Amino acid sequence: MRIFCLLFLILLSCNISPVKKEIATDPGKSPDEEQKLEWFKEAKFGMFIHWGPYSRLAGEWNGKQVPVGKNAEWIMKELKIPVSEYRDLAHEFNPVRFDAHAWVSLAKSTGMKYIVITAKHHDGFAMYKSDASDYNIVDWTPFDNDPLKELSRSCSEEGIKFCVYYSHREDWDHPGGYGNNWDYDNDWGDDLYDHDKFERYLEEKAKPQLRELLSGYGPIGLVWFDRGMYNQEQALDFIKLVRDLQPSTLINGRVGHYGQEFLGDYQSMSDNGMPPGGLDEYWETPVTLNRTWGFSKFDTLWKHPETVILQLVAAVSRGGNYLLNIGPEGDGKIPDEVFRIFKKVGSWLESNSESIYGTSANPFGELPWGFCTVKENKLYLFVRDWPKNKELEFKGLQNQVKSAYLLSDNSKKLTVRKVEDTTCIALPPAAPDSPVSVLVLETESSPQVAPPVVLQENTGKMELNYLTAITHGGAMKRFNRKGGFHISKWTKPEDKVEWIIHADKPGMFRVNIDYAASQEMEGGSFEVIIADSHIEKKVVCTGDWFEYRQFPAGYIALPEAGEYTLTIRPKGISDSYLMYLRSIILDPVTAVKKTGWSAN
Ligand code: FHN
Repeated sequence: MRIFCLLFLILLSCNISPVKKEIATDPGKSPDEEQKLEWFKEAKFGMFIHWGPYSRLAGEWNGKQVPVGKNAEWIMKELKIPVSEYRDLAHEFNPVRFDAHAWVSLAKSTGMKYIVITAKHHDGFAMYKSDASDYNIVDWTPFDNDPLKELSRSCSEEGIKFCVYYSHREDWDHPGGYGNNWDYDNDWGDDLYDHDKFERYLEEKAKPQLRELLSGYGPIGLVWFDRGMYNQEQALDFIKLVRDLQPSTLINGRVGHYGQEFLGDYQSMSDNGMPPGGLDEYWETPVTLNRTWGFSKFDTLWKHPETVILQLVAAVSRGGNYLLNIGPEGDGKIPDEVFRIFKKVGSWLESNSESIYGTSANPFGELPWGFCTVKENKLYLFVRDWPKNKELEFKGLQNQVKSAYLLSDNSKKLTVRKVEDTTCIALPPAAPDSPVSVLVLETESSPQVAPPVVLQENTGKMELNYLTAITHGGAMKRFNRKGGFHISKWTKPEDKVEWIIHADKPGMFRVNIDYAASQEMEGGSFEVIIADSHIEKKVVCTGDWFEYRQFPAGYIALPEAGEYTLTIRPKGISDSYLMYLRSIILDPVTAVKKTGWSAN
């Protein structure tokens, strides 16, 4: 107890300066790179199309079905269809009902601004005329058209960005491609694969085909790579290829090795993935409209249009794009359900477009009643749960509100009052729209929002994670391909991360740091600073970059109730990132043992 009191007295005698509240800017991208991303950030909503010979099979081959929960476009692999037989099936692919103009019009009327179509999926079949392999829709089937040519033309007529999906590592048809373990024994991991065979596949098929796409189909908005690469060097070759041929084309985050940090121009979430809050780099989530990507006659579990609208709003509010998939049938028909769902989505978007396109992410923390976006001097509040007391409340807005109204009817002004840090808006009794109604709040200048403050739980514990972190310098809030979110890309002391915390139960706290670190990070050092406490530690390898572990780092004292800033930063300069930091946990300490403090 004596140590505790002594520490307390020392800390009380120190002058604790008020925390400096500043919101971090993103220093990660050069102006050129930011410029390239502009159309994508403006677009918010895209149409994904999974279409190929598998669409004809519709989830069934020789009386066998693709197992429930598995993807219909994987039928070749799921049912181990021999290459020769799948090639025969592909001969019969004849999508006579394909209508490029109708597909593009559907995307446009639904509010989608870009289309990403599978130019080649894992089955290895090219959905365009390829000189690199005659296993393509023009040379291999009775269909005498190049659908990608037609789509790219229609897209340019309609002002929609034309983009291609290309499976660069996985190819079940080519003897060197990854993934075929029934004809070729080709699904070995990073160290065991046949390097020469794979190189041959890359040089004679994947790279030439990508060159064809980037030279014969006009401007390509983005190339959507999938399922990663064996190593970052191979991925960098693909990046260079795209950059050389079309420098403005964006590259998605799945181009590189899945076990290492993202390459590419923006982060790709996992399939149907949604981050709980914003990240420091732009991102996109690919989403299925039912459960599979390619058409399956067995998959009737369609999303409600309301679900689609809410997911779109959630993605945009958290600073990302929503790429919604359709799986046309083998003859080129788009399933009726798609039209039904898209009609409702398109009509909601038409009335609320201003609150979606060209906006930036919610500057507040998560809002219990819905979502928020920002554009210039306007905040768009998406009210999903209409308050029973007809008053909407949120904290943190620093500006005065000039006017507030429903986006659907700007003639009726809503009354706004401010109670200290809380803004309260009087609402009409019933929600005007479904599943979410949009309010507009106009401020005098661009909305200023106080940075998030972490509060203590009832037990006195505080968890500091990426959602409330304020990043500086090169430190970035990122997505980990294995499903987690962490802070990365920090190498020097300026790349620091801060949290503002409010302690109403002051005292001593044990600091636990939750991170992942690969071998090259071992031994890097970092410091944690808060009030007059200072901890220095060395990074310990946790096994791999996605294997998080919690390490006790020491103790800190928060001598009195109030606001503090906790900072963590690299101690020196290093070539590798410091660590992948998931969270810092402050556990209140209630007793002292001879050996040290013990936590609750
Ligand atoms: O294996 C593919 C799958 O078939 C589909 O193309 C999705 C779309 O994101 N990507 C892969 C799985 O993540």
